[in-house]
Amino acid sequence: MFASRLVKGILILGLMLSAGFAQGPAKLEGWSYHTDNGYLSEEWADKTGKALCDGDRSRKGTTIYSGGTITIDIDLGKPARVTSVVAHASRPNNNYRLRTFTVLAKSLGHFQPVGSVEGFWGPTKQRDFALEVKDLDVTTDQLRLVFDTPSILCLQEVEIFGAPAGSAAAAEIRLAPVNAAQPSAREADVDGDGKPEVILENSLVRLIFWPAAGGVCRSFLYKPAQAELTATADPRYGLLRDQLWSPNYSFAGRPYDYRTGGDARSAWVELSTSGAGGMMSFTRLTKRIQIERDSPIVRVHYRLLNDPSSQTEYLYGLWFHHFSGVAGGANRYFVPTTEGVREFRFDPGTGDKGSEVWYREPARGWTAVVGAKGAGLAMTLDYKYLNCFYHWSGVGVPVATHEWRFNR
Ligand SMILES: [Ca+2]
Ligand SMILES: [Ca+2]
Repeated sequence: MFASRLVKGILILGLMLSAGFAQGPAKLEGWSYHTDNGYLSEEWADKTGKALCDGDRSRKGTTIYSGGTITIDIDLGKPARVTSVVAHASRPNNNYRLRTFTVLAKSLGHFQPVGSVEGFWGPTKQRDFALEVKDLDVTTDQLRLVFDTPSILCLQEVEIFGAPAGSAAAAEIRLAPVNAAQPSAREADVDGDGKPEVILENSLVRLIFWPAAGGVCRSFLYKPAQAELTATADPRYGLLRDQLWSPNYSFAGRPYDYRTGGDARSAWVELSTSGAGGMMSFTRLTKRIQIERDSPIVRVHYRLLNDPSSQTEYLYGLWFHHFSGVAGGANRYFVPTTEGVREFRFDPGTGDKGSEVWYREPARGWTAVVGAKGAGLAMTLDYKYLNCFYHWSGVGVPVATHEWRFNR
């Protein structure tokens, strides 16, 4: 049997989205770091705690770490879009060996590898190395540098390049709402990057999808309250980001095909893509989003297809990922559990650094969020498939995630 599943969900109600970075990459300053690794000896210790970020790349300020794999955690102090990391290392002789230098970034509460380069292993004449992990595009406030070495490592300096992230540098969506009774689905380049977005709009709601970037809905305007119901500092996120928890996979980096349609009472957009690599190449995800005349209800139908040409039976665990809520104030999130309706709050404006919570015993197929001024979003979903709910919030995000997973 080939696994194929038709699932559906309904979004009821619905918005401000900002993303993008106006500034070019530059060397990031003002960060701090720490390590749990020891030093070769007192002589080679990091006496100031700033040896890796004091601007001195000479051997004079060398720190020699010991202990095998060396891990250095970097706190950027505030979110930044990181584009490259350079570690200035040296090998006084060929006994100093380094298999790889890997950069991890904390994203949504977890460290994920974002890039890696080879070090030095066999004999070399070269003694000084600028190990550059480049072409990164990750927004984070914390990095982890992992040096895979059998014993010791000589480091002089670390340089991090990127641009500060934040609403001040955000690209704005300049698109006036259309006050037509007739629902519509249309294309426009709302962020000026030359690639079309798709706009679904009626008299009450307006949703904007980015087919070129994972088919994510990065703007959901609820017109009666002039409320934007999603917000992120990272253009890869928003509402209706498509992921799998089993296997762990995201479609957010994939380009989506799309088509639009409708009639006198409705309008829809259908976005679809295939994954990349292995079984994912045979996996086709399609979501159809439909609105009706004079209704704030948005219906979303998902279809996940294992193409028969894969010749393989496969189990999928769908993962629905959203950043929901109204930016610029407190948001309250509600989840029905077997122990009653639970509430999760996030208010970054009051210094709330965020938290996370799992709800592993959901009792009904709905969940909701409401912002400080009363506008919000309620979502219903197929309870029979529901496995769990999850929220995450943290430094640098304006609203929390609003996630759920389906059983495999
Ligand atoms: Ca230095
Ligand atoms: Ca565009």
